[in-house]
Parts: sequence; C-alpha cells; structure tokens
Amino acid sequence: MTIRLHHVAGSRSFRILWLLEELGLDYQIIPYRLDDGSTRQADFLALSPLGRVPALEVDGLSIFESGAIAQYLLERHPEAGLAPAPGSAARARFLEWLHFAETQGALLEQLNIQHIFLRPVEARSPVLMKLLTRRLAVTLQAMEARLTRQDSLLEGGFSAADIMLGFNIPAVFRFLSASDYPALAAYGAAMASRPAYLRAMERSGPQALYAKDFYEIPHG
Ligand SMILES: N[C@@H](CCC(=O)N[C@@H](CS)C(=O)NCC(=O)O)C(=O)O
Repeated sequence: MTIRLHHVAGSRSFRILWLLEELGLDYQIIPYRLDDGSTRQADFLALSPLGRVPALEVDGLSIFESGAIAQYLLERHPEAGLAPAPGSAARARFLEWLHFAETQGALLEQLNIQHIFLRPVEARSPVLMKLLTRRLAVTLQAMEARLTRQDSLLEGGFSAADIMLGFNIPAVFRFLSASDYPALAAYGAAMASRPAYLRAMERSGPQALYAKDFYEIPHG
C-alpha cells in the first residue's frame, strides 16, 4: 500500500499522522506551509478543493476531511480495533465523538482567526471572542463529564475518537484554563504520551501557529 499524507505541522493533518502511527503503516509526508501559498497550488487543489489539510492519497485514491480519512483508514484496518463495528451501539457513540471533534475544531478555528490572524487588530471583536470561548467551554464540559468517569471517550477504551479530539486538547487550553478541567487535562497528557503520538510529533515537527501559551480576551 502506498500512502502519501499532505501535511502542515501543527494542523489537523496531525490527526492522520498520529492515526497512521497507531496503525503501524508506512507512509510518506508531503509537507506544506499555510503562509507560502503552497496549499493554493493547482496540484494540491486537485486533491483538496478548499486547499486545506489533511489530504491523503492511498494507492492512487485521494480523500480529504480528517474525519472522513480516519473513518476510511479504519474501514481498511478493522483488525487495529480503533473503531467499534458498524451498526453496533458503541459505533453510535464513536461517530458522535468523531464528528464532535470538528464542532470543537470550528470554534478553535474562529478563535485562532480572532486572536491571531485578523488584521488590522482593531477588526477583532472581544464580544465575539467571549461568545466563541463560552461555546468552546460547553464542549469541554461535555468531555470533562465523560472523562471524569473513564480514561477514554468510549467505554471500550482508546479509539480513533480519542485521536480526533486528543489533537484538539493543547489548542483548547490556549483559550480556557486547564485547571478548570482536571479530567480533560489528565486525558490530554495521557494522549500526548502515547508512543504513536510521540513518533508522529517527531515526524511532524513543531507547530508554528501559537506564539503564546494562553490567549486572554482583550478588553473591548
Ligand atoms: N474539517 C476539515 C478542516 C481542515 C482545515 O481547515 N485545515 C486547516 C489546517 S488545521 C487548513 O488547511 N487551513 C488552511 C486554509 O483554511 O486555507 C478537516 O477536519 O480536515
């Protein structure tokens, strides 16, 4: 099997890098940056029409959207046991969390835009930042409630849902205090110490997006 992962360090494509490591597959990384126009080149847009990462090529087939890629890889590798069987009750919980990762991811994306990308800085909206942060807090409360009772999102133990959401954890704590979510903070640390996560980090390289550990909402 030939696998090529189109990847930006620190981005959602890390989810797939981590999953590939958990699955023990061989793969090649095609690196991009978000600030040099490389994700707007025609070759890449042919794989990912919005010019976003991740995109994955598997034996000549290409697929984008991290959740879809994860589901596809897990369908090809059921023996890895990283997803409950289709049609099972556990599958319903699994799919909820898998897609929940992008409800939370979209909030993080909007917060990144507000806190980091938007220019001029006067265009930033503290009111919107407060609203987005409150909505992000609700997603953390849902995870905290689950992780107070068990170590993984699913009762059956570690799954690809933990990869989808485990990737988000370092980012959520740039906007909300980890001390308010002790179970989630412990979960994030446990995810980040998995051997496959550490191998993926080694291959990915450091993130370049966040210059600060914590982003306060400015007074508006
Ligand atoms: N829902 C998509 C989101 C992908 C996405 O927005 N990726 C970001 C990096 S985290 C990206 O490529 N952004 C570049 C852009 O918006 O131009 C997924 O989960 O794959």
